[in-house]
Amino acid sequence: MTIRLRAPRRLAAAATAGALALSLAACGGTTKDSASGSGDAKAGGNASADPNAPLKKGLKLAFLPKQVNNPYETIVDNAGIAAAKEFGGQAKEVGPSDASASSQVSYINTLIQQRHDAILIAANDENAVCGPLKQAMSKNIKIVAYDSDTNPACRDVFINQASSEEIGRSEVKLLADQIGSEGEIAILSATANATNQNTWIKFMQDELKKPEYSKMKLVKVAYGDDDDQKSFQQTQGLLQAYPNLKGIISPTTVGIAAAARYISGSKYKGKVALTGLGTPDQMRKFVKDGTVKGFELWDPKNLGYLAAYAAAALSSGQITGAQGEKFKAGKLGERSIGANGEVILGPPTVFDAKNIDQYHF
Ligand code: RAM
Repeated sequence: MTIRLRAPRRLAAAATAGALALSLAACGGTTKDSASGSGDAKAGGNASADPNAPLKKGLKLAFLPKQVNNPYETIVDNAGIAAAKEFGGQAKEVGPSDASASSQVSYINTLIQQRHDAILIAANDENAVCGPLKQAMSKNIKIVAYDSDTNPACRDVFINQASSEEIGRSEVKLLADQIGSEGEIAILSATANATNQNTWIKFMQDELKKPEYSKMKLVKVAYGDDDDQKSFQQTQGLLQAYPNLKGIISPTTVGIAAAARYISGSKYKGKVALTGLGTPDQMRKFVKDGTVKGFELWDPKNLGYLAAYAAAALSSGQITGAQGEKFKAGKLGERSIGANGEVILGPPTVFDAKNIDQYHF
């Protein structure tokens, strides 16, 4: 069944946004453009793309998520594995059970030995995986980062679930609406190294500088490491340490579900607002019991699907990862590669009591 996301609540981007976006992109490392392509910068790469090249049959793809026991990553990867079947390839998921910075390195080395055509990685750390990924690229294994980027020099493309800027700014806006733009707030993140969470948090901090949020004060960024128990305990700790806390943003599906569980069984229910990024299936009961008013996400199945098609397009020579190249992503239609080798899935959807029953993932 295809889930159609309803029109998102688009949030106005500020004029200062572009400057921050540029500076955030710049700190990632190598910048790609259509003139240089990406293949020429990578050992073993081929700089010319043939948009009409047919997708190769029998491609071997491997998904390497942040951690295998994260329900969100499972949805993404299973959708990618199903997509590979659609184009006559095969895919599998392998990965660590914790999201620490170097936990993916040994998996990359094994995948290189197994001679996969492409490795798709949700990076736990933008640099820790770089050496082995470059090694893979030198053997003509294509690298697709998805969900959480690597340093751009260490992958061919990054499939981003939505604009990082829109995610970060919209999280602040969502919480502000729930607390009347006033009071102490905290962020409950995943791991301290996670590229995606850290990028979103930078945009949150920038958004908070706007005059309309002058009465909101970010008092702490806590890390639950995408571990359910640790995220639960960190929520408890935040609420004890900051008795005036009015709201928490948790931009991780693991974090927001654990925080909601803690708050729903505590005296803070209905008093401390919680928003962030969560799956409707994990959050439904907390929306229904009034713990959570609204949160957001994109369709994780589409993220895995798009990543698989991008890997196939790279491995078939349709694209090299250069800005402006286009490829066909099955039911998602034609997609193009933007600045810095980034392909954006689409805007996030806000879920609340009115629409949550329409979504099942
Ligand atoms: C968690 C992970 C993942 C992130 C989602 C929103 O599952 O941290 O990287 O994209 O949340």
